[in-house]
Amino acid sequence: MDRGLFITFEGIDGCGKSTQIGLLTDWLEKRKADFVLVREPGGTPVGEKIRTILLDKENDGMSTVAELLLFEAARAQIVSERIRPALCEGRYVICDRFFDSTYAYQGVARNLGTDLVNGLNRMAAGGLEPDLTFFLDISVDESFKRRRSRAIEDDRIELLGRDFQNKVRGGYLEAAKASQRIKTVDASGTPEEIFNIIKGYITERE
Ligand code: T5A
Repeated sequence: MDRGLFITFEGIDGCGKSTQIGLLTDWLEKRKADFVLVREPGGTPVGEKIRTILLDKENDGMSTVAELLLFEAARAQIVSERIRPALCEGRYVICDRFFDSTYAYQGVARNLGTDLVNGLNRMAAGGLEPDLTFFLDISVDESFKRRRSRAIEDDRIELLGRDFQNKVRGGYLEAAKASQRIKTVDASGTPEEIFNIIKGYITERE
């Protein structure tokens, strides 16, 4: 392999990404694999400031175009500052959300247009694409149940409600249909059952 493996995790809010990423990093550590873990939006000093603006409930008047461009700005920064350098050093990069989130949330659910979003995604990522993307698919009802079990408050985007999350899920299903890279994983099982499926895909790809 001439560069490291770039793996992203996607899904509606509260689908279990952080839980699966925790299991993956434990597994990589046991294998003494060299990896970098990042998240979107965020992962850099500039990106974390953008994240605060994007998720702040006080910013409920933000235009959807401003929202889209802020996600892309954070992405441009993390790709150039963290992701591309790590991949060039041959490391695994695990990213909690990447440009498929923008496709599903802004392109489809916000109805800003998937062609426009695909173009901006290419620009922000400088043409870089993940090698493997896990779309953790659960129902909106299950995601609300899981989110209620957490002790943290909903952010600006989580507050958009069930209809919005249903549209996001539709966006992901559409993206997954069109791409070999995106693996749809039934995320309704136990964390261990889900991780076994993910591990199988990674082992196959290495
Ligand atoms: N966004 C992001 C856009 O609109 N456009 C973009 O381009 C990008 C990049 C980011 C927000 O920004 C939006 C999407 C988001 O709304 P985020 O930090 O990624 O925010 O937020 P969430 O997706 O909401 O992430 P969370 O950390 O809240 O949820 P996770 O990581 O998906 O879920 P997790 O693992 O914390 O699990 C949630 C709960 O369920 C339990 C966990 O213990 C936890 O309590 N759980 C399970 N329960 C039963 N069975 C399982 N298998 C379980 N797995 C986890």
